[in-house]
Amino acid sequence: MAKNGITVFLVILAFVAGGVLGGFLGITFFGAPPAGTPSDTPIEPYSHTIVIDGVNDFYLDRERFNTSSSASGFFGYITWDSDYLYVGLNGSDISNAGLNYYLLIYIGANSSGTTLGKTYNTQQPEIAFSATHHFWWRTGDGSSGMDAWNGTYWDETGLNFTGEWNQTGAYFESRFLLENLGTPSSIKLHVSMIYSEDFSETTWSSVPHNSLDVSGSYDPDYESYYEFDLEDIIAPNTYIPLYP
Ligand SMILES: [Ca+2]
Repeated sequence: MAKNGITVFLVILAFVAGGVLGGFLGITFFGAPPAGTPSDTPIEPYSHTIVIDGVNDFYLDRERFNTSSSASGFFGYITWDSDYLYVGLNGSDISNAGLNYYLLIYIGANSSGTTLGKTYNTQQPEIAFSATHHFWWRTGDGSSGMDAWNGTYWDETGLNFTGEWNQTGAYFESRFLLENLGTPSSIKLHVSMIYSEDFSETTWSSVPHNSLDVSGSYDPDYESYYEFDLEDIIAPNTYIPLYP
């Protein structure tokens, strides 16, 4: 009896120790985990795939952003899935046939970057974060390209964006392969439009909306930015603008 008693005691001790150890290691030995044990179900990151067809399929309640020119009808759109970052913009100048209108996107990804923007005619912004990639698209002829900061200057990547953007009327949408950005887990972002003609240069329609001291002025710096955690469940437009 004494031996059996000891055996029972040891078995109970082993179960208790196993349960405590199991709980500590997050392993379920006996049915439901103890209260406070993290769920084994991973959090699904926020994800929405946009079709690059010129039709606005961003979720307006979760992926639309005010710009510094929203009073004039300019709105930004941002979302992502596991493969792409998607950026859109709508506003009257998107359909402008002039060759001095550009949409500019600065991205901060994994690699080391710069706070000095690329020069367009005489406008060159200070950027509120360390930017690693820069995409430009010209409204009048649809020419586009991406530069990457090489440690010294903005260097052309040579990436071909045919089929990666679409402009229909006043609406533009684009996508950027995360692999081309170094597969970052978070993205810093700034969007704006510029006009580059001599003596009339301006910058407007920024995302974040509060980034430009005076929207529509000459050569304003970018004072704020967004940083999106691509692995989090949080919807894009619930993020708030950040300052350096
Ligand atoms: Ca679309």
